[in-house]
Amino acid sequence: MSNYYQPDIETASREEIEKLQSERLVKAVKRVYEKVPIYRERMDEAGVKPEDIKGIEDLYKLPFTSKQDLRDTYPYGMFAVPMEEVARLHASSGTTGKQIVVGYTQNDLDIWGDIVARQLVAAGITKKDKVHVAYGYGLFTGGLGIAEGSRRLGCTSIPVSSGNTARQLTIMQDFLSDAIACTPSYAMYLGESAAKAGIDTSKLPLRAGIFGAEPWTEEMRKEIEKSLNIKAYDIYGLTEIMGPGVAYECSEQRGMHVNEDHFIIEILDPETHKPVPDGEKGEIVFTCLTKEAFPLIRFRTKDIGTVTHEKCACGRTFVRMSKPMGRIDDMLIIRGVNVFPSQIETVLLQMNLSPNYQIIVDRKGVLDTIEVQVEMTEDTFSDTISDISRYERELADRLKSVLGIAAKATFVSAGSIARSEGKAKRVIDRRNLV
Ligand code: DLL
Repeated sequence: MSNYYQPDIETASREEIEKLQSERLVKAVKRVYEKVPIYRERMDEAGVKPEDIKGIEDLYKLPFTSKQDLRDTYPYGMFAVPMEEVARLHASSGTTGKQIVVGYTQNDLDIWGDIVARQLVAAGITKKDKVHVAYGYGLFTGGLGIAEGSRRLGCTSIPVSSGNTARQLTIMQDFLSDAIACTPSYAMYLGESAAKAGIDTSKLPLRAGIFGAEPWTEEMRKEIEKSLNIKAYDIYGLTEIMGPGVAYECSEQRGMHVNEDHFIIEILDPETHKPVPDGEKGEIVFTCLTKEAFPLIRFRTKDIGTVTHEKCACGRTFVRMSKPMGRIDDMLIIRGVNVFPSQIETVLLQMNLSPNYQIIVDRKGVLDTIEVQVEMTEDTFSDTISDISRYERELADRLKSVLGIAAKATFVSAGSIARSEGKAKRVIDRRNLV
């Protein structure tokens, strides 16, 4: 059986994909110009008319959109269809500020289902399987997004939603879940909880996991794969563009294929806004090609990542994006130095330390301080205080050389950092800067 859900488009030639993108972009720009006042104003200001957009080569002429635009037009100012055509709303609050609201027509929901189904099939899931959905159901796109994909594929979804870990484990055993979808931090917690409860995960039918909605490392992937005895796949997306499924990982596990028939990805230098070459880091910007209710053009995600056009051994021809490597707005400025949580995560990964960590930023007098608390793991540490302080010194040295500023490193006991049922909170900033 083929491991593609829609093989014609998933393995189309670059020329075919780009031709389709060009045709769809021309139509999408014309529609937003006619239907959404903010686009007409912005394009008029920039002196660009819909006729100037003849294909993807003209994309750069179009103005950007940002989360601020969504807030300024809250709640429905950027919708491109009358409310009677809107079948569903979702919302996201993000880390700062007022929530934003997005809408979907029936057709948008079908397309969303298709792109999530591509992920499910890439993860080896078939109609015969039962997908345990432990992402939150509700305004968050995770739960209902995966459910939409399961419905399109025709497999069985188990809409458990998030929380109540003991119940999750019971359902997983009793209902015989074949795959699970949740945040990677929650998957780690489920693995730990299963071990504590004496559940032998190798005896369960569970074999695949679909994890996203927050950054996670290869180290976490290994832990999850081991503790739940599955293969773990990364899925990327954001509320503004669709929800889960904007990009999906295949069995190669080397980057996520962007669903380019529905979205154009650009990687831009955050300052010059010019595209950077393959493999170079920049801000990820998306343009929706087929969205009816809520079409965003050149939306600046603030996620930092790279793309590659290199051929993938899976046969899919969509470009692959890297895991997001941090966010422009997650950047901490500590004593004037830019620090990304992902840099700290990389150090922990290289030193084979636990991926359960927390970054605490504080201000003592006028001086900012940063402390990285990381859990001890049974295999890495002995109990002697001298060993622990040696490891702490080693970690502090590495952090200093990578970050360029001194950071305190503290090992804390296993299991002491709060686990989350949704997205993990890695940074605690006690400086009250806003
Ligand atoms: O998190 C949608 C989603 C749900 C994706 C379930 C995957 C699975 P938001 O709440 O709007 O939407 O958050 C979007 O989360 O801009 C990234 O910063 C981050 N993010 C999403 N997926 C990944 C991932 C959903 N695979 C924001 N790796 C995005 C790293 C991710 N970060």
